[in-house]
Amino acid sequence: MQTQWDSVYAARTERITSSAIRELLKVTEQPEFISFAGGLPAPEVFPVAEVGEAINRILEERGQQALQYGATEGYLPLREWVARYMSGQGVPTSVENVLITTGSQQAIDLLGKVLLNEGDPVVVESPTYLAALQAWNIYGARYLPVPTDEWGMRTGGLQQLLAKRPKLLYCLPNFQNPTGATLSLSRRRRLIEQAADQGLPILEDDPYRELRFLGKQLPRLISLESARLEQHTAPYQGNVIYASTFSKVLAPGLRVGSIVAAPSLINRLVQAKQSSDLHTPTLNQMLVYELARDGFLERHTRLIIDVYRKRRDSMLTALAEHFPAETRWTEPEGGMFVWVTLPAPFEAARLLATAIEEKVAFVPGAPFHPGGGGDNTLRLNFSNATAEAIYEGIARLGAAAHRLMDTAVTA
Ligand code: N5F
Repeated sequence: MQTQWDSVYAARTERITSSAIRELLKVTEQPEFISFAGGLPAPEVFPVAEVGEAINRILEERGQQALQYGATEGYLPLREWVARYMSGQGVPTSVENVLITTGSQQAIDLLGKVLLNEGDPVVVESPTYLAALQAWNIYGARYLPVPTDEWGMRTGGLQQLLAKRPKLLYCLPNFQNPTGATLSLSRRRRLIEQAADQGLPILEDDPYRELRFLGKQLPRLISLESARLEQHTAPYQGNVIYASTFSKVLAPGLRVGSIVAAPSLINRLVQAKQSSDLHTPTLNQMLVYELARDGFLERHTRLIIDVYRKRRDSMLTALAEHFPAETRWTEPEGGMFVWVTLPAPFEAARLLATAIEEKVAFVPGAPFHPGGGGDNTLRLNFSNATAEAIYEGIARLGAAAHRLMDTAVTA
């Protein structure tokens, strides 16, 4: 007898949905497509030669260790590097504070695994990173959405939500996915104060921080938390959990990220990670360490910034020239995304259908909204196509938007 697969799945799989981004990636892999859909870094700037040299060095010097199982916590020199880096950034960090993860996506998933009971409330920005919602839906999270604007999460209404005793607050302070917005300094301070009052854990998910093209870096939430605690010696003991990744400054295919958090939480996360994947691939961690330790990563980030700044500018120019006047969009100071709002009631999902005929793709904004809504919004990625292709793609998309709106007026 053949297994009836639909009848054997666990009940929790009913809450697993496919990521809108991952589904779109399948369509946009066709060569003539101009895709603004995935948050994919520019492959032209992947340091292929440097990676090759570093791998050879590692295999020569420590080949047997590189191919062996490793500690769940991560490769010690890389954890030490992260601890030194964060200490230099005003967060007294020791190795007990650091867990190496398989991308920051795993950080999000592990936190759901160890913190969330069925029905637990989680404060999230609206809109927010949809794959975090996808991860936490499995654990039965209930969302308390906070509206956002061009300065990020609107902290004014936060007090009321905190009265509902959330288990976790999720925040993307820099060049947010999907809006590109950066949380202002005054809101960062207010957020830390309010959360501290009730010992609420904050997940600061910060993959895009280093990709700043304009303006000044703002302090991390975890740095503000350290300052609030007046903690001058490691290990860091605060409520902020800081997730970072090498995906955007090095290469996402390596799947190496990190969590910095209080040691007791790190211990719990280590146990949860053991049953997920034992550890992040040893060779990849060694490789990241090799490229980070001698300053290459810093130089390489400057190159990425130059490339992305041009692409962002090309997108903003093309939007101004080709999109209907009633449309609004964000002007991010860094990162990879521009967020577009069509005049209601025009729906991004309908625009996508036309866009795909024109061989252009983007992610409609609705799935980023945990409480529903956002049908007239869309996310545009500007890192994965050349400045010329971006201009061409936005021109095509603008023409499709004009057509959508004109048809609606004459219908
Ligand atoms: O560190 P990694 O590569 O696991 O990145 C996960 C991640 C975590 N947090 C935020 C806010 C992110 O934006 C990401 C990566 N996001 C990309 C995106 O387009 O939203 C990933 C899409 C790539 C894919 O699904 O293949």
